Amino acid sequence: MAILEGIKEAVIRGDAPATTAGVDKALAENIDALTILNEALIAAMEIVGERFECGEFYIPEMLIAARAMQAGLAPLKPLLIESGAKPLGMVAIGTVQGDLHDIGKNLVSMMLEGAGFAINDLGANAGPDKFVEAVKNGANIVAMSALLTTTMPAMESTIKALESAGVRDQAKVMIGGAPVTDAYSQQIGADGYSADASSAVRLAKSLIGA
Ligand code: B1M
Repeated sequence: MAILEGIKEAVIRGDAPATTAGVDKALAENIDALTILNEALIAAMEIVGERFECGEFYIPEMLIAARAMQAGLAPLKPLLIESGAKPLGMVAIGTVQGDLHDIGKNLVSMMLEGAGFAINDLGANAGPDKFVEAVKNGANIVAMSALLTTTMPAMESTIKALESAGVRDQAKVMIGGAPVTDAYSQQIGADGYSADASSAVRLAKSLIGA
């Protein structure tokens, strides 16, 4: 459908006003919210992710596309809740205690939201107690980001806090960030590691079998 293609192209080129205008137009033409979400917004972010992985897009293109997608999502959100579209899962995401770097975390969060996950964004410098509380409130994925070698141990402390609170088995734990590795993920007992935002979406889906 041309109108959906137009929205998709607007997201890919990071044009937030054109994305919102396209979504408004599609809604006015009675295209349902779920179709717009799946066939335009999410489809666009999948292409953005592929272009990033093959080196055609860099972080800035991915960020502006994610912002355009978020802009397009805003008018759809109330309608999607109304239509009862169930999120794939609830992700509690944050940059770990002591770490203020939040650009990568925000990017991962946006990509997960674009893929259909509900997001509980705990922000930067998020202590273990915040993650524990989020799991008690229904999060089934804990997603932790760290950019400093000195804050990586806070990931392990958070997993230990989930265990001590008796909620470790209620959520899958995924970790990432520039200094983090797959080996570190295994060492601290996380359920998975991903290197970038688009593979984080694939990991989150596989962790909960979505
Ligand atoms: Co700082 N900083 N910084 N910094 N900073 C780094 C990380 C550093 C590598 C720079 C350097 O020395 N070359 C270095 C860390 C060294 C180390 O520990 N090995 C460093 C340092 C030392 C510091 C301070 C200590 C500096 C100081 O004060 N002396 C200080 C620490 C403050 C603190 O956190 N307590 C500090 C402060 C800052 C700013 C506040 C100025 C700013 C952050 C602003 C902000 O985030 N709002 C900043 C910045 C911008 C950087 C660099 C330049 C860029 C980071 C970034 O945003 N990258 C960084 C150098 C660099 O990385 N080249 C640096 C872009 C972002 C999209 O990538 O976050 O890696 P990234 O996310 C990627 C992947 O890692 C992955 O997906 C994302 C998208 O592909 N990913 C996940 C991330 N989280 C994930 C989670 C997942 C899955 C994938 O699952 C849950």
